Amino acid sequence: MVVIRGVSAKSILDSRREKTIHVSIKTNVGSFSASAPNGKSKGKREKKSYKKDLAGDIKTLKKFSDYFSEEIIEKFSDLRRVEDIVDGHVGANTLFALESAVLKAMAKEQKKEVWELINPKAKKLPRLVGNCIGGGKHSETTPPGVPQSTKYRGKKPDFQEFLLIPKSKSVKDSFDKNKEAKKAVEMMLKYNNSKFKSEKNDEDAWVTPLNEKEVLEVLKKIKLPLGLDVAASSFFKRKIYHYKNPMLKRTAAEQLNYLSNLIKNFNLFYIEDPFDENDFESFAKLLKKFPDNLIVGDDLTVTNHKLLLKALKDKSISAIIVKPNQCGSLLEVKQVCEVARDNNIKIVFSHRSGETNESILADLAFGFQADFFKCGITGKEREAKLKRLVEIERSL
Ligand code: 2PG
Ligand code: MG
Repeated sequence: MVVIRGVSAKSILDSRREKTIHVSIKTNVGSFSASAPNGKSKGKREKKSYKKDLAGDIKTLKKFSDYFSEEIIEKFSDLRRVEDIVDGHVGANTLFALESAVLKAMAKEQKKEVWELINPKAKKLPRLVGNCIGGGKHSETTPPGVPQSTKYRGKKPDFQEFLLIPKSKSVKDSFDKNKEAKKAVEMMLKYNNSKFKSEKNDEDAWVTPLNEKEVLEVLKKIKLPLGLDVAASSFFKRKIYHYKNPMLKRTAAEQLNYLSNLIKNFNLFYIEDPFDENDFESFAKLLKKFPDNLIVGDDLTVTNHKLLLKALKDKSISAIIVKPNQCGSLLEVKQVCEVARDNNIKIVFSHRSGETNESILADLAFGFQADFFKCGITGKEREAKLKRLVEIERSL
């Protein structure tokens, strides 16, 4: 069993150089730590990252440090004890990092891998979903290591992510395929526009002045299954989708039509957040037209089983994004996965746009037997998780 002897936290920088939380615990079996990522195109119904702010949560953990020593932690469901202590006192980022550190301690004590604590019989590896070209909110900031002067200020696609979803025999093979394809796409973008300077966005995806149709024309040449994260809430205001590239407005009905055409013309089988996060109805209309495609809820469902139940009732989605720090509780993550599994909804474990070197996401995805793993293609924070998944694959 694990006995927690102390808890502390500090602030670190994520891949976007924004502050996030790093939690450490001291236990009878050693010290363990974990950190949480930050989203940028966040769902409005996500749990807050911190109760009030990061500094406040760091103080709260310090204050509560002694309370943990009374608790005996032996199995995944004992995370309830951790939650009972901090519930309502800290935000989702803090809770996720804390629970991750506790899982690492439990794994060490039981001489197991973290994923085995969730499901020792896990077998199936998820299929990779990699962001190759990006627009929207992820292409506004200066990526790490890039001087401010080269900040991307030009035109960009309105959709947030253009995704490659290879279907191969192994994670390793898909990882390699995505990296190769991303290089090939760089050459095509250069050929297409001599001004393209290989700028990258928050998720290390290419940023280009092309619009979504032009991007898809390029991507179609690489002959891999394609997907989109439209992140439609980020350009939805007063009942209208406001496109900038080119400048035009679309109603929900027009958005439905436009996306339907893209799906047909470019054979897209994965579409995330095609409509605003409150529009369960338009999601359902799209799913009805494309029952065999993955219509994926992210901002719509924010890793919350009650919102998933609503999406099920309304027949809005066929897949759900699971981002542990949208809710913070790994028990809630478990419940979301169970509801999804029972109702034939595909599970997509996902990184955030502002990531850390933490790799536990791979263990969680494998333990919960996710169908897909959406975690970029390149960049050290993304690769830390992809490499961990490859390591799990090798160990089986
Ligand atoms: C998304 C995510 C990750 P963010 O919308 O799916 O790609 O973005 O972490 O900024 O919410
Ligand atoms: Mg998304």
